Amino acid sequence: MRIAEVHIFQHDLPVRNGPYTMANAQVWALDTTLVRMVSDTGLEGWGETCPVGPTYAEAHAKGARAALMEMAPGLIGAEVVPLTLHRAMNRLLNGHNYAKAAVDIAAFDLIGKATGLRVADLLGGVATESVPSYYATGVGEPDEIAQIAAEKVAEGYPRLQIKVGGRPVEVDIAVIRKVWETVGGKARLAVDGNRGWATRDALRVSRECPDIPFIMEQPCNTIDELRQIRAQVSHAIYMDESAVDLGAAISAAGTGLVDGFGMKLTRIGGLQRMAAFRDICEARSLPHTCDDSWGGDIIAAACTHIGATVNPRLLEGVWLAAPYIEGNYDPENGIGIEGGHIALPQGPGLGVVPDAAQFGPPVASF
Ligand code: 0XW
Ligand code: MG
Repeated sequence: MRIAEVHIFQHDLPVRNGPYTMANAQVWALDTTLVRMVSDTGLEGWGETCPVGPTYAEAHAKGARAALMEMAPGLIGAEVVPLTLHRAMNRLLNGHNYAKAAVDIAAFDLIGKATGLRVADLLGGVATESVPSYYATGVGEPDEIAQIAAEKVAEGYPRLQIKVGGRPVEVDIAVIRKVWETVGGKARLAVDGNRGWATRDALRVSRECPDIPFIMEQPCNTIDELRQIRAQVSHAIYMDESAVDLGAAISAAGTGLVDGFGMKLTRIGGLQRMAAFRDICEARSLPHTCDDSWGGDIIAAACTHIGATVNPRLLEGVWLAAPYIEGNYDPENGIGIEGGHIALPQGPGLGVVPDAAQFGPPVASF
């Protein structure tokens, strides 16, 4: 099966009850990019990539489309085989994993549809049909965040991620303490600084909250800063934004720099790379999430499929933007979170079929 056509679409995803606030980003609406890949057999597969604004990572929406337009002409006629496609994309463009991920996801969707298999089966096999999610708050005040935490635990979320950073660290400490007093040990807790703390702040938080069992996700901006605080904090450290590719994740895992990861599917380059990352983490008993930074049903389905294959003792959850998005691309089998868990789609491939009329005409076709 070979690639016959590639169509690139742009679509706006307004943030429900926006803005969504993190230490280094405040977003009201996201600009997502979809790829429709048509094969010479007439089947089609969908991919998606949606940076959460231009300051969260070294990625932005227009960059995704420019990178896809750069690669697409060279992909026509290529075999729909993920590893071969990654090598072809690397011959066409250096870096830009987050754009390559959309092609990778579309390829898995196509192969699943052609074989009648679900993407999770193509990725190694399903460990669970009910994939745990986690709820990520925005940066907020103690009472507001504690109330959200209580609601989400009552809904059934097994894990919460509390956003901090970008303001005086005293407020962050007050939020962490209030959340702990409110939900106690009823859910696992992650505190995500999104690169926003100085090492001074991370040290202080760990010192002043020794009784609260949270993991610190990407507290500081760089790998050097994470290394600096590593031996001095009593809390486990997870890497998110600094794990920019499989190589960076291997170094962090292999040198014991971190205790786990918040991993983004598009940042690492898609499902093929994510499966390798999953296996590396299992070899070192490192827990991790399977998320993306934002996106609709296509990204949500892809994250759920890889999440379903992770050894359940190491899966920290699959985060979806769904609670912040109105509606679905797939009117029948759209992905959602019920009781803090996501049902693995049943259909072949990703198991979601978008209503392409929502996206308007493609911005580019090859
Ligand atoms: C909570 N997330 C998975 C969604 C936002 O894009 C940020 C991200 C994270 O963990 O940093
Ligand atoms: Mg994070």
